[in-house]
Amino acid sequence: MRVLVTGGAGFIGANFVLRTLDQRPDVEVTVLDKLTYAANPVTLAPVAERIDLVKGDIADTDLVDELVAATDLVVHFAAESHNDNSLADPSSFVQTNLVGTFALLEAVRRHGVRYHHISTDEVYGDLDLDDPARFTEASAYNPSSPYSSTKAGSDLLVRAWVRSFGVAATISNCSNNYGPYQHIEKFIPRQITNVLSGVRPKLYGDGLNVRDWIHVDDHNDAVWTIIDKGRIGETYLIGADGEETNRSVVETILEVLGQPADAFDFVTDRPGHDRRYAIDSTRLRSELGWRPQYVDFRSGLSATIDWYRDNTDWWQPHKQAVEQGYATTEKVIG
Ligand code: NAD
Ligand code: TDX
Repeated sequence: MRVLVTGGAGFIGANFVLRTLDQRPDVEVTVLDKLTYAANPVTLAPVAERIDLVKGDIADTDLVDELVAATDLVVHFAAESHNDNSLADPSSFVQTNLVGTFALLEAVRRHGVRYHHISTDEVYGDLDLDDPARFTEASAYNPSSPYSSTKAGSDLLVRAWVRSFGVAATISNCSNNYGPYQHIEKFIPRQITNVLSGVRPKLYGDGLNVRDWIHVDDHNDAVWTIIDKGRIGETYLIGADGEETNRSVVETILEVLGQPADAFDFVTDRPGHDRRYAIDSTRLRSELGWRPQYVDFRSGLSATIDWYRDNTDWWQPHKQAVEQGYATTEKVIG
């Protein structure tokens, strides 16, 4: 089977490529990636001989047509993925997440190729802290940020291409991922690498926002489960019952790294900051039989901390620039 992985040099896509090569010897992988600031080609260096890595844009219709014509399956991870960046300048989010997805859908439609669309729980907006509800496949779309609204729009394009043109697509909406090779602009790796660099972790607002954490390997196993067994046209929510406040995540990182529990700063809140995400993944579990392997968040987080401690070459060259970027808008408030 030939698989075209878009965004395969980013966090989740690269973990998908590495795990697929490890577990599925029958799969030939081509990666299409623009190699934006979010990609780290070092991640794929050990498997460079075993994949085709094409540097290019998913919105480049000629390139996409040529690559889609030569594959059996497209797994579409490529996106502009950081909420904070989408607030500073939404234009690349509209271009990549909407126009790029449109280009892929037109190509899979022309060539009759199976398509799996990677999306996020953020398309459903947020929940109150004391709301017992969790998101399901029936939840209404209600995105808050330029990032999540462009992801929501891309999901709706996929649904329309299934219904109107018979494209063989599935969609998954996953909660917050953590694990190795995640860009250090994101919450967990930012705080781990802050502590490893002697800098205090930074919590937005009151630190009580809740995210529903899942290990990236569990996400990617769920993606293969949906590709293997999912019903065409369906949406599956992926989550591992990992709700934590941001403050408790920071406290765990500090504890594992031997620092005092209060050695962090509160900084200016993110505008429009979603309060809580929570996923009910009953459909994926009961219909397709998927189960997460990382059920203890603390041990998954500890393994991730070990990975960043052991792989400073991967992130250290980028740390100063990322923190300089945050420093332009962030103010310590407590
Ligand atoms: P990432 O930012 O780490 O990686 C994105 C990759 O896409 C990068 O390698 C980048 O170079 C590439 N890319 C960006 N624009 C491109 C373009 N125009 N053409 C080709 N390649 C391009 O993102 P991630 O965290 O790995 O997220 C991957 C996907 O999973 C995204 O679709 C995101 O919305 C979704 N998702 C992420 C999470 C999470 O917690 N990180 C959770 C749920 C869903
Ligand atoms: O320094 C920080 N301090 C902080 O308190 C950063 C970078 C973030 N935060 C907070 C904001 C969020 O409540 O931590 C939480 C997680 O932040 P991010 O890592 O930016 O993730 P989030 O905005 O929740 O979105 C992520 O999960 C869903 C991914 O970036 C998206 O691509 C995915 O769709």
